[in-house]
Amino acid sequence: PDLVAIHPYNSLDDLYSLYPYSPRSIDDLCASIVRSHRETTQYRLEELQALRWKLFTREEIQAYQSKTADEMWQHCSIRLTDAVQYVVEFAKHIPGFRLLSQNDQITLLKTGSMEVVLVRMCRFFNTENNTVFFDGKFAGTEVFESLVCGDLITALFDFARGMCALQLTEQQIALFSALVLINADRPSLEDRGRVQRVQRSVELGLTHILHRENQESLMHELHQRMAVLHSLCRLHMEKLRWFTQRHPLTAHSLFPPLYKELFA
Ligand code: MHQ
Repeated sequence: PDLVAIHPYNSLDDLYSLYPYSPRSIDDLCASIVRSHRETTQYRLEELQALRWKLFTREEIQAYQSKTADEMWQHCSIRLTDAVQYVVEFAKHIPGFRLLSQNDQITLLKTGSMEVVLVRMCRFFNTENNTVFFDGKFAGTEVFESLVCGDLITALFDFARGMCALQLTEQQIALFSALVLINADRPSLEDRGRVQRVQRSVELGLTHILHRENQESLMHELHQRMAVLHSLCRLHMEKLRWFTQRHPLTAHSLFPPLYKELFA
């Protein structure tokens, strides 16, 4: 597809002309982010809704539980990497992202892509029975037993449940995801000022849609979740390090290259 045609912002000047921004351009900014989100979420909400009572059978659950830690870690790392790849696509279409230096783009993706995957997890979560969409069906925490990191799994499920409770719209999820990614406070950015300006434009966008829907109070809520996301990703890294020490072979030969690059 022709990126320039999809993308209304071709230069930083275009983007910065948002200051002082006209409602029209802030709407365009939001529309671009929402479109990018929609095109990279793998499943539409209606599709997930239709699948929400497809649960694993007892036999299928037992099959997951009798996998070795190696096998299950490898399996999940592949699923997670797949999800990360969609987030990378999402990022590329956030107005301003592609105008950052390659190094800064990579820094933001390294620190933020997993966080966005976890934000997205709430779309794939059924609060009625505490299950998450995984491998084509909905899975409870017991499905992940053989990973032997119950505390991480519980924390991820708790976070998803909490995000669901906010009842965000797709638009709000899209703008929040962009804000999680475009974070000028990430360590070792080359051009923090530039990231900051893109961040401000996304912040404006989010504020704008929250204001329009009379939900400004959500902003505070969302800022708190960003801190939780941070600690969840730290926990994921810790578990990964622990796993890598015990199973160096799996970690080195069986994890997807992108997973290793991002997290190892
Ligand atoms: C995404 C789609 C998606 C894909 C994969 C520590 C470790 C190795 C694994 C889903 C954690 C286990 C993940 C696969 C488990 C909690 C992981 C494994 C939204 C998120 C979602 C649904 C992931 C959610 C978390 C899952 C189930 O767009």
